[in-house]
Amino acid sequence: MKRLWFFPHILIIFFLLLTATNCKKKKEDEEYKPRDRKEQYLQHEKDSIFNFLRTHTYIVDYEQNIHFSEAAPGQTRLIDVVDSIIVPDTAYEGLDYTVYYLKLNQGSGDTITTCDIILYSYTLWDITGKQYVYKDHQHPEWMTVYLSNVKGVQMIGLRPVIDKLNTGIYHENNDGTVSFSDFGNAVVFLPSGLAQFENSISIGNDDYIPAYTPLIVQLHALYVNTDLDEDHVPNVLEDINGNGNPYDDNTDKEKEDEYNLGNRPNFNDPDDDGDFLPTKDEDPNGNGDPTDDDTDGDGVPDYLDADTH
Ligand SMILES: [Ca+2]
Ligand SMILES: [Ca+2]
Ligand SMILES: [Ca+2]
Ligand SMILES: [Ca+2]
Repeated sequence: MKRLWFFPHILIIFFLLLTATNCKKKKEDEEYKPRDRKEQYLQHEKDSIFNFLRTHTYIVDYEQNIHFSEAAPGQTRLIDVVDSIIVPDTAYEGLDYTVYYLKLNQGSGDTITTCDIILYSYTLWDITGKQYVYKDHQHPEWMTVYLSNVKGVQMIGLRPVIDKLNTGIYHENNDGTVSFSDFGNAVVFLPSGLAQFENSISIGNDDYIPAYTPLIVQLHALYVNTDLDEDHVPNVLEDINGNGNPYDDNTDKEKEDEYNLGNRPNFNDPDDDGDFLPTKDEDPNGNGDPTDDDTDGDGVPDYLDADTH
């Protein structure tokens, strides 16, 4: 009898535990569901970015770093000097962001395209003006402009601004260090939808920049690698379809698959047509430019033409 009394209670307890677990899981799922992108920008971030620009002024120090402070009456406010561009959201059709940016210097070095890889230093703030990261010229980092990764986070809102800059002039100093002068220098005010959005950004020492906060990014464009695979064809010309994305052009994909070589997009492939003659050597006229050699006259340069080598 005792067992019969006990048995249903075990079932009830089991059922309650199962329900509790399900409720907890459901709550966790709800907690981790990213916010609505349009609502986040229009109701929470658009005004906070505009207010920062409206209430703050700036100075630029001798190392070309910007410093923000609240604007006193009569002082130049950021909103009076910034430019803006419209950048569409990548995930939410019909959502357009206004990206404000301040170009502090054009730069007098090489032009930069979205297909290039740049050496850059940077500073990161949130939209309250709290500074989180500062990388000086002695600790620069590399990024492919198309991906615009900073601190492991794709900040695609930076892409169209970097695309407008030139690099600096490179100097080797007597003490073995290098320095850069007259580099491209811009500050970008980024909605989180064009940066980290629902992810926080780890900055080391258990500190992080929170999710769902607009960012301010200052970027010094120091140096550019315009021919990643050193095949004498500039990165921008390896973007065959001309859409600004160097990753979706791979002329010899079929050959790479056939020989199990792994897929390499043209900008990172020293043999673009897979005919086993390096692109830089498909240069019969010997002028150092493989793009102007078309031996069989079919309109396809030899380095992209597996029939000609
Ligand atoms: Ca190349
Ligand atoms: Ca390839
Ligand atoms: Ca190539
Ligand atoms: Ca060829």
